[in-house]
Amino acid sequence: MPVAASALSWLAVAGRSSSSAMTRLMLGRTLERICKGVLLLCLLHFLIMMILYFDVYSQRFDLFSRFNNGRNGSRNNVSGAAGNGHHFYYYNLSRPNATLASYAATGEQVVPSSQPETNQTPSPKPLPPCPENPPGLVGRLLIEFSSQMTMERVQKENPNVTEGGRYTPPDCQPRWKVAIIIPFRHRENHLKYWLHYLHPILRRQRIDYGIYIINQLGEDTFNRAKLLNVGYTEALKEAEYDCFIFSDVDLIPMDDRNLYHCYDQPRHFAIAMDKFGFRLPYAGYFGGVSGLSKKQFLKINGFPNEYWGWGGEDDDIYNRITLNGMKVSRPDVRLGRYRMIKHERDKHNEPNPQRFNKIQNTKNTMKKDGISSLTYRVVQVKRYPLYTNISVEIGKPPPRPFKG
Ligand code: BGN
Repeated sequence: MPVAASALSWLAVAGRSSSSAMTRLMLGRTLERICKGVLLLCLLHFLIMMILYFDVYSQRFDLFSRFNNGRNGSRNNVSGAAGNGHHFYYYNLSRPNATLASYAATGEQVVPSSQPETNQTPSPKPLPPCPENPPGLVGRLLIEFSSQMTMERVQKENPNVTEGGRYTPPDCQPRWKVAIIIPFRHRENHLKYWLHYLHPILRRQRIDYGIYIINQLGEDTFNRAKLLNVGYTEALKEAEYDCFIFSDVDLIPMDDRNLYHCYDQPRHFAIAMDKFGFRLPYAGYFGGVSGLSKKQFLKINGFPNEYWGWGGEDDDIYNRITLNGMKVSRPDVRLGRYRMIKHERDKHNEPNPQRFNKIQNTKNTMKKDGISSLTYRVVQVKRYPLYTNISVEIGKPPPRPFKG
């Protein structure tokens, strides 16, 4: 009996220990599965990080070009011309006129080779139209404002820009003649950075352009939109521009595929600023950097002259565009990113308390207030190596009606 009892108890113990071994085994397996899962997730995460990393840097080093365009291809995505184009076009070097020789990456010194065939004096070959997707672009750019900037340095960097801040691509026929208008007062430091970044970008984009700084004299309330109207009028006295880009002096594009020319519809360029978390702050936003062809500008009677102080003028321009049956065109959100140079609020540019009422009235005001009613006085036009400075008196806001 004691033998049988002890055998039984041994069996019970053995049974218990084997079931606990089973549990441990199961636990082990589950843990192993979890570990494998975590490892897989890590790998996936790593892969995604690598893809994102190369997506940014491939543009700089042109890593993926061979996959897109064959041996000599270069990757040049630009968004569609109209609407929130999410299409990407790849520049195709098999196009006529698009040889590596005629569109070399920097393109500065390159002119199409003309080979005399007979003993007649060769007439200069007409230049090919500038490519819609310029091949020398680099894509995403590193923009920073911590290094010291001097005008001497920027001038040395841009020897091909001619007096007054003018440039024409040497190797192709530009489609647009673009006046870039910057409303200005006391922002000399920002201007240096703007010129430092923008001249090389515009050159790579093969833009035919001139830079016009419209400097509001005196210390009366700032009037951005009126200065832009002045810029339009004054630039046309300098050359036959057919496209006008209006840019704040503190806004730098972070991608050179955001092309500074005009489009089928009025263009909004600065759609994803760092200060708004790289998003449009609202659907009808038209501030910062925008562009209209001469025809589009005249269709809306230019910009309002009666917005004194900060805010609302860009909304009024947006209203003018839509009220005249046009739409705003924008680049792809990845290409429309901008850095804004940080600064204190300007003096004499306080928020305009009338702006809320005024933007409700664009339909009534736009016909009489605009380029057709613009008055101002030019005090000085000075052509510097990298820009033309036009100093103007534009008056001051009318006295506010007394509310007794
Ligand atoms: C808006 C301003 C714009 C400005 C953007 C971004 C107005 C009008 C009354 C609603 N509009 O609110 O002018 O560009 O913010 O800062 O204030």
